[in-house]
Amino acid sequence: MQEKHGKPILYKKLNIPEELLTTSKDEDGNMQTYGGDVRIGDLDGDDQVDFLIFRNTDGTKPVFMAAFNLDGRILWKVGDDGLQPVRPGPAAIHDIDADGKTEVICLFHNPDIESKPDELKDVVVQIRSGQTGEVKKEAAPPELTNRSGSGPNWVHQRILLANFRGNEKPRDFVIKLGDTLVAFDDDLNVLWKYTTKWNEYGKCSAYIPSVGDINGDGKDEVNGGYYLISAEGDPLWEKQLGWHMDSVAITQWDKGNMRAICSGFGHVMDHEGNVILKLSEEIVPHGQEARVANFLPDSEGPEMIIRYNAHNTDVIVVSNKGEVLRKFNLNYSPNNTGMEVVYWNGPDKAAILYNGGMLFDGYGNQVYVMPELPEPVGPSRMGWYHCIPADVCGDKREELVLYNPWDRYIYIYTPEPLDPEKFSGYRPEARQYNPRLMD
Ligand SMILES: [Ca+2]
Ligand SMILES: [Ca+2]
Ligand SMILES: [Ca+2]
Ligand SMILES: [Ca+2]
Repeated sequence: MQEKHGKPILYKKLNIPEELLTTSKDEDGNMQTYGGDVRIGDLDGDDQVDFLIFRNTDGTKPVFMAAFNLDGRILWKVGDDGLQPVRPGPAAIHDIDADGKTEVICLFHNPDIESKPDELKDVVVQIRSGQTGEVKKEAAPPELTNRSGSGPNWVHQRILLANFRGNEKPRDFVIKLGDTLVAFDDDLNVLWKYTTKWNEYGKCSAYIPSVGDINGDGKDEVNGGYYLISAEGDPLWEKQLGWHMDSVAITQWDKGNMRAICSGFGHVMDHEGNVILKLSEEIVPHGQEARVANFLPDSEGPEMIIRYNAHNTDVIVVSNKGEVLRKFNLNYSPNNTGMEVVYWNGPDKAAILYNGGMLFDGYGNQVYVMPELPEPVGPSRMGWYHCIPADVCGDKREELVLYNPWDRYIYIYTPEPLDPEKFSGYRPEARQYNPRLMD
């Protein structure tokens, strides 16, 4: 039985406010005017979604940050200029001290200190007020400032909110800086750090790790594909499972058990390092992106959709018993990353998959093309529509918040029928404060 999927309506095409834009050449040599990297949350606490944009220096260090609301009204801005981040970067939106007000947790450039581009001597970690952008807390511990690196395993510096201390809500975070994870609490104390010995291209741990409570003790573990780290920073297991460990997750898999999803050669692991599933190098030569959800309403979920052949359109759908149920191709999109699980029909219905301005069901059908979404501008590799699913209007069904970091608009699509009366306010969830965006 296939679900009926509501037709997408362009709910809002939001102009990033003119004074927050900048213009520079992209890596293909074309001039672009753009906002930058985007995160969403409720910054001012009015139960409506707001937007954070930021730009960097040296590719990875934020120097400019600004916030605006759904009406395009600027809430605040700090810093100057900045260029397009090389990859989705180190800023997250969350009420990290659980006082009911939202903060921005970020790295930020300190211009008073001399540093080489690939060193973090000139970087601080900050907690800013979501309402005003003011710095509430700042620190520059050596675990951060002594880090340096280069290449693909260096540029994906993402802040992941986590619950390491067993609080009621996540009040900690972890950031991976090259080969090292550094965990912080909401006072910016370093809780622990962990360094992996595997840092070679194609044979390194996941560029962007994932957090989740795999053993049900109320504290989060960190899955990096080649390791699972306890809430206290100790390795629960370390194994170089397969090459191209590009995509990981901690989520329910077989019989409701929480597992570590590790895309390299298509692995699913338990918290003790036992292999629950290994698809093999033949089936998954380069596990670029893996997404787990109940995609097939007529098969006992969840399933995994895995982009198994690097930066290409080929995907397989794998049951939680390990059978390859389907094989199909997504549409081309620049870089061929950015597929995302969307609860388009509501939280209790089968999920569908976003990719490159389109929606696919788990059977491989192209369900919808987003109306009025132009071809992406920007460089051939990194100009594409990133997707953050979130329930920001209408009923409980998720909307798609789409942005191309090289463009000046944010698009919000909602499923038909849209009934604004059913909207009870936006409540930020992990799907927004820890968005996947790309692998
Ligand atoms: Ca708001
Ligand atoms: Ca707070
Ligand atoms: Ca745990
Ligand atoms: Ca909705």
